[in-house]
Amino acid sequence: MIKYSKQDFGDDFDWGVTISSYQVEGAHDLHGRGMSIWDKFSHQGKRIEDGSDGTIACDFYHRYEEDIDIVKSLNLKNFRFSLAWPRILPNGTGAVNQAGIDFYNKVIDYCLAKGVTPWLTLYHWDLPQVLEDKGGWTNRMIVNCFKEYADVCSRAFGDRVKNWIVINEPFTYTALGYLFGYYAPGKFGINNYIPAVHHSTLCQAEGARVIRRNVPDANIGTSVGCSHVSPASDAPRHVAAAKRIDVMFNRIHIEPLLGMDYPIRDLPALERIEKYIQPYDPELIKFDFDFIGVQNYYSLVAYDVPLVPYIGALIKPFHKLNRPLTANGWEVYPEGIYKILKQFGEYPIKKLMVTENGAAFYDKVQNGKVHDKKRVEFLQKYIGQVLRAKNEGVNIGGYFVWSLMDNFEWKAGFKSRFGIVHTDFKTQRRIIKDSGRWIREFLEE
Ligand code: IFM
Repeated sequence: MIKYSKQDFGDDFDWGVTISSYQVEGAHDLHGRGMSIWDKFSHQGKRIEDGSDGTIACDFYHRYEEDIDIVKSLNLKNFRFSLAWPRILPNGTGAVNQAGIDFYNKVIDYCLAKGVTPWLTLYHWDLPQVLEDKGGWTNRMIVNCFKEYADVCSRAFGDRVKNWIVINEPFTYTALGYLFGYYAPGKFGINNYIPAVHHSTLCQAEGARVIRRNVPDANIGTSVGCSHVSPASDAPRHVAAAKRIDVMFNRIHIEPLLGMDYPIRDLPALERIEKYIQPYDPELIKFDFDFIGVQNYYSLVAYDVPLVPYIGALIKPFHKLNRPLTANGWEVYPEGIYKILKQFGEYPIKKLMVTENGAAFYDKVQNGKVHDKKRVEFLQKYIGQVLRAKNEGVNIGGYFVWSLMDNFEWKAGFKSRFGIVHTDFKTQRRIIKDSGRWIREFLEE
């Protein structure tokens, strides 16, 4: 039994659900869509754990009406989805693919017809491969390309879409994609990672400025993945290690946007970023966002390991913490979202929105139903901790579940199921899980 109700969050609290283009759309080569870095990456040998790719995914491209009907039926008033850059600008810049614009127009118009508010994310990791061939996020040319893309999208959709998220989780695609080679485009090394970070920071602010110019009444945010970090013990060396990890996972992607500069003092390896900062950049990377999206999945315990290059720290394997784990090995620790919201609540940010939170579990279909008790409990506990932070004065304006339906979970392929709706990837049949039913009841007017 939960001890709170929807009313405790207030009438103006936005409840929603999130998906992203490459993870659900499919139709990878239909109607002029260009190739993205994930199309290429997922076809390179054994990159994806189950050998799958996003070629068809959830076939949202053809089934968006059914999926938006489900959003509506779950009493979720807000639907966040991302635009596929290669569907709109197949060459990254230049000629606009009208079929791509038409597709998103149909999705937006269908949402509005159903009374569901669309929230658009400009970039959720599916970079056009042609831009990656020129260096992708490591090459400063990306900033102008991104501005052009933001301009095309905000002109095309800004008359109807008022809620915009510029970039999704820069930590994930810069660290996993350019430092560790684990995600697309599969690059390694600090010399790729550092410029990718700086150019992402610039794009968050510059993209937001373009949207503001084209859609003056827009509600503009950007979303960062963030995880509360605790030191392995009170020993000063672990405390310092936790600070370094906190910079890398949390602070680096938000503080420059707020005019606080990169936190180089707490992570000296970050000094390398100065080489990429041009004279006007400290001004260009600032933007007065209407909200910052916080996306939380796990918390971290850091300990000092001087031998680890650049960061001198490691993150304690989650299983040593004796907490329950999700199917992809992330610990279930509801208090973590409370702690990170409190931490972000200290920043001079107008409003925080939880733009993603959710969990993968091993779901089974039994007699046409999915009894995902663990996900129901997960959501109930995490939402309870969001309320706790809100009641303690953190200005939190909304909560979006990740994800509407099971979809292509990047490196894990289709093995990791995060949906509140089950997807049968062979038949594309959707089944609302118990977690979806719980949300529906919880949000009932
Ligand atoms: O599936 C991802 C999503 O694309 C970004 N945030 C984390 C989710 C779960 O890994």
